[in-house]
Amino acid sequence: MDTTTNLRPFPAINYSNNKVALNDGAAQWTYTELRQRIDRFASGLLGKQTDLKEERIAFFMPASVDYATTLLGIWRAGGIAVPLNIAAAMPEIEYALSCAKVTRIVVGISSPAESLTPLYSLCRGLGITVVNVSELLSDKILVMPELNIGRRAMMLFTSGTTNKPKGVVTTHNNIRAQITTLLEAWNWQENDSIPLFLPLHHIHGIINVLCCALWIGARVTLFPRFDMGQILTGVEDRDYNVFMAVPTIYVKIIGELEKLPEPRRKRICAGFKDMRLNISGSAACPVKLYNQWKELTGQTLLERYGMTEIGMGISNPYLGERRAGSVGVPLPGVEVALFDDAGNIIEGDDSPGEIRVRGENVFLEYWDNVQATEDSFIDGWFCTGDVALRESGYYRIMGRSSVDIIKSGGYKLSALEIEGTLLTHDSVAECAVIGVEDETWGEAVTAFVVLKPEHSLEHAALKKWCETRMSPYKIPKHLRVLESLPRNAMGKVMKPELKKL
Ligand code: MLC
Ligand code: AMP
Repeated sequence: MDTTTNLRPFPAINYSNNKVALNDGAAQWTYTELRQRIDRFASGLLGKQTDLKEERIAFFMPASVDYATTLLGIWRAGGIAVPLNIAAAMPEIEYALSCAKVTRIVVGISSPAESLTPLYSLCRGLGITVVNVSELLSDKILVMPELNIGRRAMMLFTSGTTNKPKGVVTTHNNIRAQITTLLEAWNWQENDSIPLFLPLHHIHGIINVLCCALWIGARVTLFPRFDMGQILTGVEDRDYNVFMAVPTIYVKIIGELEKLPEPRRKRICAGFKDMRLNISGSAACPVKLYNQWKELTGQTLLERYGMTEIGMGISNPYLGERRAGSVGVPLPGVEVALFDDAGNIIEGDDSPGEIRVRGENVFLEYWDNVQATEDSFIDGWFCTGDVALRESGYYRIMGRSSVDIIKSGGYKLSALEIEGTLLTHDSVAECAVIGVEDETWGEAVTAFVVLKPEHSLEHAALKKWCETRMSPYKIPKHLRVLESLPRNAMGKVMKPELKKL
């Protein structure tokens, strides 16, 4: 295998044409223009160096041409891209910057100054340089380094069974494998057009939408956030032929369509119907939702399963049966097996076991955390912690092995992390956080607290308190004050008992 690759930024793109790569507000960027911009940016990043040598460069900006330029420019110049959550609270950003040992942060040209003030003051305190994309667009184009495909390329923070998020590091080869399997499985085409409204600190938006589209030469229409009105107008105008979202977004769209006058509803539904593909993922798509979407739009949702550490692993087929309530079959090049509690591979159908994954798509390591990396692999298989069974070859997700992981609107949240923050509240003596089934969010963050003597706490006041301490989507949707938490003989909180409440 060729072990070097000069990512320009992706080898497969025909950059010499004038096809539109990105719609960013009123501006359109052709592939030629984007390529030139990436070269200028990567040269600016390099400055006097010839290779960034895995320097961790963070960026803080919504979906925009600046975002694409920064991500691909860092890759081109040999750095590690660390996209930050633009909705995060400053303590979360501080943790990510310190953990990744970030040296520079890039912000977008059109980012409103007031939205950056807290970031600037944080970075001043940490001694990290903040640079604007405009300052890095060099007029002199430098020679880019030759990169080994095993070179670290990206770090994404994932919440999970530990109280602080872990930095998931993927190499250029991992990213290439994650993209190319989807190009094949979902039949990506150069003439595809897709809206991108998902957050860009997670693989769903980064790999499945942005990178797949730019690799193949398709068109991406960028939205800084999920803007229902604009997105549905685009669907009505037949601007897109591929649509990818989390189940919550399909629930929200159905709710919106039900409120619209019939003629417009019909036009939007026809817009979805005419697309070649509607995909749901990042959380379970309930059968009810799959059926509702089909009834309303005539589209059969294609559900797939993935994880930050593996990219996409399992998918319903593009051609062939797309089964409701099932995530389909392993993707090309991805090895998937189910393991029983004794650590043996389950061969047949209908027995649940842990999903474990092998392949070039699987991440390299948790950043600066050898122990966590070692603990998550057994005999070369990455242990996902998700439980599934096979039914005539199709995988059905049954749940997760940890109650401390919550999936809300497609975001994976750590109950332990939220508990850790709530425990710093002056009134909270004890607390336990769980995800409670919810039609819109999949699971809704619910906090059970025991208060200190003589203290009281209202939900509204707690939400306000949380605003400066955690991302908005982690803030508990429900608060229950209890006299005591149900604990077992070892003193451990019995979360299943809380679920019953
Ligand atoms: C927003 N809110 C949420 C939330 N998103 N609450 C819980 N869970 C969420 N996911 C809250 C806000 O704080 C606010 O609360 C209220 O809902 C309205 O906010 P909004 O910003 O107007 O909401 P909206 O724009 O509609 O956002 C919903 C959403 C968003 C579904 C578009 O959550 C989203 O983009 N989710 C996708 C996440 C994603 O990409 N995950 C992929 C991870 S990768 P209040 O109280 O102020 O009203 C992965 C691997 C894989 O999982 O397989 O893909
Ligand atoms: P993240 O680490 O944020 O990438 O989230 C990955 C997790 O999302 C997986 O481990 C699963 O628990 C969950 N997930 C992703 N896709 C699906 C799906 N189609 N059905 C059920 N769970 C899913």
